[in-house]
Amino acid sequence: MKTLDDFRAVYRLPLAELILKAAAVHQRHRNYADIQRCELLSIKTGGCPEDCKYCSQSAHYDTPVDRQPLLTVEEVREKAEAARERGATRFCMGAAWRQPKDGPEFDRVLDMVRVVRELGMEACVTLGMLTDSQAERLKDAGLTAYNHNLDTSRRHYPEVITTRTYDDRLNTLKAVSRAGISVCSGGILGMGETEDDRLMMLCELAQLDPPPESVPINCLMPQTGTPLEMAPKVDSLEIVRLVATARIAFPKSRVRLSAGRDRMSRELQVLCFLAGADSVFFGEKLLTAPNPHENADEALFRAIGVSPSRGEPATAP
Ligand code: SAM
Ligand code: DTB
Ligand code: SF4
Repeated sequence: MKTLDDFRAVYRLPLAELILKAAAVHQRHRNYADIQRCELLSIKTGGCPEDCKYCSQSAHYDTPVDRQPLLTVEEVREKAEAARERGATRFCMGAAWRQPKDGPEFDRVLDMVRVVRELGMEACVTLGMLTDSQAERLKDAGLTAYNHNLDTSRRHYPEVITTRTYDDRLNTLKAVSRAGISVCSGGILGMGETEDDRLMMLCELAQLDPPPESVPINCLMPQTGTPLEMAPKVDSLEIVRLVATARIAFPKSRVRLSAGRDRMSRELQVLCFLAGADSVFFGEKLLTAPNPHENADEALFRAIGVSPSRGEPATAP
């Protein structure tokens, strides 16, 4: 699948056919019993110079989020250990930066990556734009993946963010790949985009070489004080269709059902797993916004018969 027409043709299949097709791809390339748990931690919160209209951490909007300077390595170690206890296999750290500045703070982030790797988890960070040398240093520290979302289509992008361009975004993804780090890149549904915008975003991701190792599909979590605070909820079956299309386009990637699960029913999430989602953010908090309670997620995974923490079929409940 490379062209927009390819994506439209798949996305518009009758729903049952689309899901069955995605499920067949999933069964061939992935493992239904393996739903990855990732935990998120905001290592530097708020006061971001970018103007992303969805974000509670942008300094351009008056939001209830408190600013917090870069955490210490010890604080991160504690959170990462707790995440590992809960069965997380990937620990993702986010900083509200336009781009990291070389110096003591970047060095501290490198130490955070080392700590997470020492704990035996995959380490992912999302720090904004990167230079080649920063990407190389992250790689040397053992970083597994770098998250940097395209967020939406090229044409819709300026409606959402004006302080950096789509090409800035793509250039960072290229620097990440050049350094030999896996790319984690996806987007957000529910920011006033059209069906074609969503498909164009997947189509852009499909042009990357190599394709992203993981594709997060976020649903907008409307944040008080941001321009998108009143945006309507995304239609459930449109989420399922996009997840299925992503699975078919990226047979070997993790498709991560990301932000917005707190407003999804169990049944909708199960449909997304059936359609090829094989990763979630676990734990009660994303970066600043809430996520389903871990007990509810445990119960959901038990009910569907997978033990995501170990990537094996669950023993009898
Ligand atoms: N500052 C870095 C950057 O933007 O690349 C990293 C942190 S940023 C919060 C990471 C991603 O979270 C964004 O690209 C966006 O896709 C997602 N995100 C942020 N706020 C969101 C919201 N309110 N709802 C859904 N997804 C959101
Ligand atoms: C991604 O695609 N989603 C995560 C992660 N990558 C960094 C972030 C979701 C953020 C949700 C809003 C918040 O917590 O502030
Ligand atoms: Fe800053 Fe990232 Fe939020 Fe944009 S999404 S305002 S870059 S923290």
